[in-house]
Amino acid sequence: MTGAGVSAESGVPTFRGAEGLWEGRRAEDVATPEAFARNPRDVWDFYRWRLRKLADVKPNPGHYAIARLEQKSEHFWLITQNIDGLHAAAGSQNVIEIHGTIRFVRCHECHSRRDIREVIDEELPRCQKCDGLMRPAVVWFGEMLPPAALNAAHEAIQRCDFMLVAGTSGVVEPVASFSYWAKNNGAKIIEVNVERTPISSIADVSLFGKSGEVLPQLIGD
Ligand code: BJW
Ligand code: ZN
Repeated sequence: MTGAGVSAESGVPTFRGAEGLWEGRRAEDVATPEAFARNPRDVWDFYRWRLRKLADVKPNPGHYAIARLEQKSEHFWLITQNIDGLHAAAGSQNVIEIHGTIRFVRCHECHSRRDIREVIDEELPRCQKCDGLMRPAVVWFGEMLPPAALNAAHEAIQRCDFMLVAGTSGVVEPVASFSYWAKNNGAKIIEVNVERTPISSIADVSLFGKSGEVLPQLIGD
């Protein structure tokens, strides 16, 4: 299971922590349906900025190590909170994008989807079918997680005997509880992070360091 920290060494800013500011804003202030209702242009400006930042980033050794772990495993699921697509770019296959993706937009009204690159130059993208406002296909605070992704995650957690948790602050629910559920089901938990998190208290092993350095050492070639 991964969070923003795994992409930090690719140059993608994290949400929280010392350098965890998005263009000087807090996630809780812009990644909400209320912010979009109040000022959709502002939210779109913010996502254009994010997309520009993502345009030339590449997977780092941590992403590649996780892809190798999948190759070595009989049953493997990667639950990622990241919307940047870097795990797939590194070759991971069973990826559950639990907070959605920035690659697509969806209509606020009729839910039809389009590639974000088709609409990104419009100041306020609108739906071709119903003229509703288009929005990034990501999960904002107060919104339900995609049901298919949530079901897949629940199944993976039920069958899990070993969970590697990397680069997440472990504060955003319901994902923050996933490692507790896995632990209660008997799974061993290994955490990789540059600092302690709430998950450290239940981890069987905590490895403190950058995921781009620790994961390749842990997983090997
Ligand atoms: C490194 C490193 C390196 C740095 N190597 N490590 C129960 C209790 C209280 C509140 C709630 C609750 N249940 C639900 C809520 C409300 C809310 C919530 O959790 N709020 C909390 C903040 C308290 N949750 C929701 O609203 C969720 N929906 C939901 O539950 O629906 C049902 C419901 C609704 C309403 C009420 C009750 C139930 C939806 C959450 C959506 C989160 N969306 C975002 C934005 C996505 C779109 C976008 O990107 O634009 O998802 S917010 C942001 O946080 C993003 C991330 O996926 C998510 C998690 O962050 P992550 O990945 O952990 O990053 P950081 O920055 O926090 O941490 C980085 C970590 O990496 C740090 O630990 C660093 O140390 C480390 N690190 N460099 C290794 N090199
Ligand atoms: Zn529509």
